[in-house]
Amino acid sequence: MTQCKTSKEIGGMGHSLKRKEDARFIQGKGHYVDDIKLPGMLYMDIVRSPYAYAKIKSINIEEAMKVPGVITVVTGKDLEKYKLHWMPTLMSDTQMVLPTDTVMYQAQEVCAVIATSKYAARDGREAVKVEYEPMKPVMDPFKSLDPAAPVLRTDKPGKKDNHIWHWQAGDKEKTAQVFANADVVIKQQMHIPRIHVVSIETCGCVADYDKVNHHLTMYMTTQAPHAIRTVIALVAGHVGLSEERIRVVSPDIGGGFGGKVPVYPGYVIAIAVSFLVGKPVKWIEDRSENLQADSFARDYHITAELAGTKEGKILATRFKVLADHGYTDAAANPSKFPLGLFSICTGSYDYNAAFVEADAVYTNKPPGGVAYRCSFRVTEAVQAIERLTDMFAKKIGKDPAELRMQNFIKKEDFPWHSPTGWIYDSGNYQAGLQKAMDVVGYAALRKEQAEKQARGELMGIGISTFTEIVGAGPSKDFDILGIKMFDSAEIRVHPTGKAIARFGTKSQGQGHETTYAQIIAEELGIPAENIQVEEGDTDTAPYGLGTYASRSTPTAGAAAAVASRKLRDKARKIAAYLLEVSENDLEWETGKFFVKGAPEKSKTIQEIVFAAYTNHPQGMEAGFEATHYYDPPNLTFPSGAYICVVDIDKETGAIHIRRFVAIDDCGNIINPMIVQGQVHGGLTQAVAPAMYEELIYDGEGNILNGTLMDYLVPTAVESPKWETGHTCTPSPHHPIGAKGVGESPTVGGPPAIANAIIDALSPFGITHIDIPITPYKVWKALKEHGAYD
Ligand code: MCN
Ligand code: CUM
Repeated sequence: MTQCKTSKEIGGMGHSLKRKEDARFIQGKGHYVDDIKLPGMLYMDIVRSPYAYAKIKSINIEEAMKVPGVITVVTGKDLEKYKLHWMPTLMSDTQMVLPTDTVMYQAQEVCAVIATSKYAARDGREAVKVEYEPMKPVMDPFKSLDPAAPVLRTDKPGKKDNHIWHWQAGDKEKTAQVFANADVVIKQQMHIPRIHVVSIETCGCVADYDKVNHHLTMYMTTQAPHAIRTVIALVAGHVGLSEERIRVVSPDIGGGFGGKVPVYPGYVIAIAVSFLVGKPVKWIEDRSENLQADSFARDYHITAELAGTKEGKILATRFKVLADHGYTDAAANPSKFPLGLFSICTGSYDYNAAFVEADAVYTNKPPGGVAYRCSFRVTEAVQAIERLTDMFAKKIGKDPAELRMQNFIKKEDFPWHSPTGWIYDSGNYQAGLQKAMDVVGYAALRKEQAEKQARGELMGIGISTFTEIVGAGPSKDFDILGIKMFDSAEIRVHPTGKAIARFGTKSQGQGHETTYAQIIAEELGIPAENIQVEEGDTDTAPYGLGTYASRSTPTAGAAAAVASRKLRDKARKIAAYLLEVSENDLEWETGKFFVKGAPEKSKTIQEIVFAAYTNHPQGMEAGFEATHYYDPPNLTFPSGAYICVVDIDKETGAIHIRRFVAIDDCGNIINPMIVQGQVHGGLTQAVAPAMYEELIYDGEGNILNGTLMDYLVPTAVESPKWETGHTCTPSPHHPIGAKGVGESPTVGGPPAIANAIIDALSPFGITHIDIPITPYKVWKALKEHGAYD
């Protein structure tokens, strides 16, 4: 990052401004969905299935209705009368709102109890008696396509198997040829297990239908308010809820991480009940419901292959994915990319043969997919290629850093066309890895490792040099349910030079109120402090697709810059009028226009804005506001070089992360402190899947770790001290040269940790362990490889 162009008072790009939003968060003044209390509000609780796959024989609500405070119980049959028992998913599949006959996974919604207090609703829930006829569930995705497996989606006429879709990219024949002739071929089966975001705030909503005005206000935990409004209109338009009658408000959000992108049945049930009863209805999940039923992440089974030369040149890669989607495809991906952006799996390396194919299947597990800071499946991709790269280096006996340096796409070769069809905008991978090696002291660590290994001690060094792909996206390729994935900014500057700016995105903790203000401050010279940023209210914000896949900076951030520049063009006209010179005679310096050669003749942005309301040129439109819908020409390709150092206790398998150096490249940085915070958080969410987290089901479909007693979330205690740094390769097509960063650490982190652990275990011939790599798995692998003989 070069020097800041603006003063600290202006607070433009590059300043580590303290987060504006934190003033309310640290004082307990955040305003979350569960803080909303409306007159006459009812509470909803949901009866959930104990079985993974069962016919519902009967639902007896008699006892529940006797519970004081219980108003009604809503079943799938009730919703069916209004054709509200099914809804579309974001991937054009269908999902039950409430079942009419069959439940498809454990913890699925069965019916909803509505009461005057949340306690009454919970008591009512306990009193509902449901009779089930359990069936044998399909839990193993590999068996899902067996001819003997029951066809799960009997609701789909003519469906004869559990296959959802097939997708592929790259050149199959060419890749096969390179593999056939290669010196070295690495092949590894990998499972990237199901995990869950576990945001601090669970999901919830208050649906408030006003019967008199036929208007729904939906307060909810969503990362994408506008898209949700459109989906509600599509689901409920036929009962009169057309889009102009719907207002979605997303208040403060206590962590989203992707888990707040999907439309959950609970939201729709609450809307239906409010619509029918005419009162506001609140639904807030509890912790276990959140973990057991909400959108999962990952769950990819990958056959990963790499072909190379004896000298260490990567020639080709091939990936075959089996994606376990649960009972419906409710992933949140761009429509044309059911595999998300997984095909970035060719990595940061220069070769031109790759083939990627994937099949998705139904099982009796909760739906979802994508969530957990993943950039649309890039975490899975990076895990696969970075593990392969390390295995290749080991196989031919080359240092993994040296092998990477040898294979990197060179900085002069950008824009670079990947064999699966992406155009990487820019990068300098050598610089990133070199910096990480210098910071960590790579050579000295390798020496130490050799000495330790000679003494029988286990120490490992793991590298991950990843390429991210964020900022969906160019609208020619990217849409969700047909809605193009642009994003927007609207800036209004008031007469006294202070502004309000609204966006189609929605922060869940990323600090947008601060960073968007900084972008506008940079462009207009209005102090960031004087720029109020608002998101999340569809009645006021311009239409946008929301915050996920680290797209806010690449899309809405760009929109903020372009809208500011529109305002600057207007400012120039006004300044020329005020200074009685031609526009061409003016020069811009942050915060003011001055006359070329006569810098004492100038007008500040505040003077110009005031004139826009009080003394603007004849014929010019009054006011000072601009809107921009930004459609990016390409995605941005942030990158990073991470190095992890671990020590492993041979007797117990206990893993200690001694060092973790993360050098990120997200182009020009808006707020270094916020980026560092994003990297710290993301790295902690990289340790999580690498070493702790996995949702586990038994053969009957029971979740074995459905509470935080058993599902291990790392805390500050398990988090190492992160050592962060940057290289800066600005995006050539982004108006301020920025790339997204929010997910880079989660995407790049897990393989660095896995590679370090495997590196430590490699003297015993261990070449791979699936994440999460637990002490037990380490101990078991060591035992199997004779370490204790
Ligand atoms: N930023 C910057 N300079 C850059 C790039 C980004 O200063 N060159 C700043 C941005 O201005 C923004 C933050 O870093 O304040 C993240 O920006 P960006 O990378 O554009 O990502 P988004 O704002 O779109 O956030 C989404 C991303 C995703 S997809 C997940 S998942 C995730 C993440 O952000 N969820 C989070 N970080 C999270 N952080 C918190 N606290 N809570 C979540 O739920
Ligand atoms: Cu995939 S988690 Mo984020 O994209 O909201």
